[in-house]
Amino acid sequence: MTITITAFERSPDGGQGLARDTRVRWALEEAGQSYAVRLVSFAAMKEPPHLARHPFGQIPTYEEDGLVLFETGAIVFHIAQRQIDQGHADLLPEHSDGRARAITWMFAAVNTVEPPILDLANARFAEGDKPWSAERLPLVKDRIRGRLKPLSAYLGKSEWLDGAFSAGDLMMVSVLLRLRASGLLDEFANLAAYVARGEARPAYKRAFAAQLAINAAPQPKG
Ligand code: GTB
Repeated sequence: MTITITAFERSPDGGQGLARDTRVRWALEEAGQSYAVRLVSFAAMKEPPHLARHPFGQIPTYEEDGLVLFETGAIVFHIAQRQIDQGHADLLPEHSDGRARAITWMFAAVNTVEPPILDLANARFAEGDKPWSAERLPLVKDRIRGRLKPLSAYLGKSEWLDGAFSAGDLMMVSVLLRLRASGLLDEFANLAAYVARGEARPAYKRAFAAQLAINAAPQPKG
């Protein structure tokens, strides 16, 4: 059985690992699961073959036999669940309460922490030329701080959010990574260290290197 994911043919970040295929690659690496990658251009993402995989014309997607999934939270959850079905509990705890808490952190990452971080990216890039952009930016940053402060307090001196590393941490670290360039992460030393711990995991390093190899390769001529 082959797992195939989709990724940008050429990511706008040039391989910094910020596009969302990195978190899916990371989960697959943590699970010790090999996978193939179908690279798609921005134009191809909006064409019927890709829209059949992803109704919103985005990456990443996940294919496994007849199953086609989109949304990174759902994909990472599926990878983790599949691992449990195969007798391994590396990404989600076996015990049902611990598993429910890890899933809660996955949702918190994409539903509570990621939205204001995406708003910052929009404020900078999509709205950066608007006359009101500079005035709005401090508000956007404060909304992020409003999420980072309680997250930092919750994490405290712990290594991971709920005992052992889980898919909850994988999603949370993936979301927080996007803040590095803003300097906001450095305002919370334990969160900066938490992200660095995630990046130091061998599975993350393999995932990062795989997407970098695609994005740093010389662009085909013509
Ligand atoms: N909620 C969805 C999920 O979690 O899977 C969001 C998927 C998504 O936003 N995909 C983006 C996409 O396909 C790529 S990751 N965008 C193209 C489109 O919508 O037409 C977002 C992203 C893109 C680029 C950078 N970067 O260059 O730094 C970072 C993140």
